[in-house]
Amino acid sequence: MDEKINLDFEDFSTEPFLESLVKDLQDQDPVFLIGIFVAIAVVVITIVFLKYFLGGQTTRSAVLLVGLCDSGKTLLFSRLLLGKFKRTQTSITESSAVYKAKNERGTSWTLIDLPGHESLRLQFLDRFKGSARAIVFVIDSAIFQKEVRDVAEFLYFLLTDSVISKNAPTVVVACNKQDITMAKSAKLIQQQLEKELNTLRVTRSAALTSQDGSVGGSVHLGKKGKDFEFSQLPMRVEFVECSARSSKGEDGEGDTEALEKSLARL
Ligand SMILES: Nc1nc2c(ncn2[C@@H]2O[C@H](COP(=O)(O)OP(=O)(O)O)[C@@H](O)[C@H]2O)c(=O)[nH]1
Ligand SMILES: [Mg+2]
Repeated sequence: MDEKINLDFEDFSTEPFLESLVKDLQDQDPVFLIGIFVAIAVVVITIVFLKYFLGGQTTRSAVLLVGLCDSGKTLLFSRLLLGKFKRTQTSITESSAVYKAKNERGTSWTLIDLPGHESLRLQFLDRFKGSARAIVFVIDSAIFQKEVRDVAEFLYFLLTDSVISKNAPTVVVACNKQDITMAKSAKLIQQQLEKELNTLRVTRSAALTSQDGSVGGSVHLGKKGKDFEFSQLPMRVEFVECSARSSKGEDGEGDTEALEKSLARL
């Protein structure tokens, strides 16, 4: 012990210390050393396992793209992932991919597009709603007037879902196709949807059963006895305007800035 302290005072380099450590270790019983290594390994594995296991339940990292058919989900999906590099778009066959948010934290989400036919919608939702950090609800603003009823019914279905209202993921309503001159503004769409959802609360069971045979969620939408407003919901609801395609045609970059800003704030 004294010898070791002397060594440290005489020589500031760490080599003598390491040498003595190695020597000490060599003097030990190999069974004892193996025991130490096994103990360390067990601790490391436990930490990794706990982090993975517990973390998986609390970190919801999926961003779901939902909406009616032809609202522009798939085009938005590739636009968000590829930016202006549209030529590689055909290489995307996967319906989920890692999206890096445009913020300083460098957060990344798993962006998920609804694959295949629209009839898979409910199955798809059941599978992913539990892991949703955010739901991007895409609307075709150009034909919104015609679709308002269907849009509201789908939104109602989402908002009253028991899992979704419990987890309260941010809902970003993306009023897409703003490049078309007929497109309705986000503000107008919000007002109309509030009105429509207000009526839907009354007629909800009949409306939902006739649409796809499913029973609506068990949660009451908004505050009872008050006209419905999105601000009454447990989750944050944002309305943004965007276009997956620019007015310059297929090769344009589109405008997804507001949407990306919302995703960066998650
Ligand atoms: N003008 C315009 N067309 C769009 C926009 N987004 C999507 N589209 C078109 O709308 C159609 C449906 O888009 P798609 O992404 O397949 O919709 P999805 O069914 O929701 O996946 C395609 O022809 C797209 O080119 C947009 O912002 N502006
Ligand atoms: Mg699609």
